[in-house]
Formats: sequence, structure tokens, C-alpha cells
Amino acid sequence: RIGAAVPAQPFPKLGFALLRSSGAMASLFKEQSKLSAYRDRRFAGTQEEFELALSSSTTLYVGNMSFYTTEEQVYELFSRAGEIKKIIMGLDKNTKTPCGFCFVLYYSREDTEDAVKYISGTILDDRPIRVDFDWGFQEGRQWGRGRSGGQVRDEYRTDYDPGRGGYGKLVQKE
Ligand code: GTA
Repeated sequence: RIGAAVPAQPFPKLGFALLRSSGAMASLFKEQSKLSAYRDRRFAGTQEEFELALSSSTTLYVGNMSFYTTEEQVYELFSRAGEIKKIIMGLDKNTKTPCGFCFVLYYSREDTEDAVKYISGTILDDRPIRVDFDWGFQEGRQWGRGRSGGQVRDEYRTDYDPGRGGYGKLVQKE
């Protein structure tokens, strides 16, 4: 067969040599997606399945939002990229109030990609928002996962951010 006749590569490629030299580097290379720096540790599938979901999904995650930004404001901005199917505001699991993120669901992949391209980094309520491809909304993902109810990143934050509840949750407890 043709496949069996191809000789093995005489030298390992540089990339593989580097991967072998450092376990930490290897996992970094393996886990890092081209479409998103974020890896949801609650995604049940393999890295390949995660990549496939990111590359075909019509769901976006929007981060670095003010706690005071409304669903109407999100609608107004994101409908510039295309028709929106649904918006799900991220909520603090204790107070049930917005905690600085949301999911935007489009009908078309093209509109989803346009939103990442053109809306990410734009200013909403005086803040540069981060628009990220997402693997797909599921019930439960709207809640902050931090121990104190909000987003994990707000527990570790040490700066004063009036649009996101003042100091980070851990600093507030000190
Ligand atoms: N698509 O970038 C994202 C994204 N983020 C940040 C959250 N979500 C995202 N989705 C996309 N892209 O549905 C989604 C989550 C969930 C919802 C709320 O938003 O999938 P969360 O923000 O409260 O929790 O999620 P998440 O995602 O677990 O937080 P994060 O910041 O990635 O933390 C992951 C791990 O890193 C945790 O174990 C945490 O302890 C640790 N960590 C995070 N920040 C720090 C820090 N500053 N110092 C030390 N450890 C940290």
C-alpha cells in the first residue's frame, strides 16, 4: 500500500523535540486553541471536540462587562453584526444580579465571526469588552463560578473597579 511505503521521517521535527523537552510546554501546546485562549474545564469532551465546537458554534462569551450594563445595551451593540437569537446575562449565583459577562447567540456562523472580529475590544459602558468564541450555552453556564457567587476572576482581582463591584471579592473579605 502507498501509506506503508512512505519512510518514517529521519529527524524529528523541531516542534516535537521541544514538546518532549518540557511536560509543561507540551500541555500548554496541546490545550491552547487557535480560536480561544479560554478552556472551559467543565466541557465534558476531548480537546478535539472542544475545538470543533468552537469552530462551528454560533455562541459568544462577552467578558469585562460592567455590572450595570443591561441586556438591551448588549442587544443594541451586537445586533450590528447580525440577527441575534438570544442573549443570556451572566448572573451572580447568590444575588441573581449581573456579574459582568454574558452569552450572545446568533443564527449564523458568519455573524458570530464578525462579532469577534469587529466588536471585541470596543467600548461598552466605558469599558473595552472581550468577545470570545464559546463552545455553546448550556443551562447552568449563566452562573458565576466563584466561591462567593460572581466570576472567578473577580475573586482574585486586587484593583478597585467601580463598574465591577469595587475591589475583588477576596480583598473585600480581608
Ligand atoms: N467562552 O474567556 C472565556 C470565559 N470565561 C472567563 C468564563 N466563561 C468563558 N467562556 C468563554 N471564554 O459558563 C464562562 C464559563 C462559565 C461562565 C462563568 O462564563 O464557562 P467564571 O468566569 O465564573 O468561571 O465562569 P471560570 O470560567 O471557571 O473562570 P476562570 O477565570 O477561567 O478560572 C479558571 C481557573 O483558574 C480556576 O480554577 C481559578 O481558580 C483559576 N484562576 C482564575 N483567575 C485566577 C487568578 N487571578 N489567580 C489565581 N487563580 C486564578
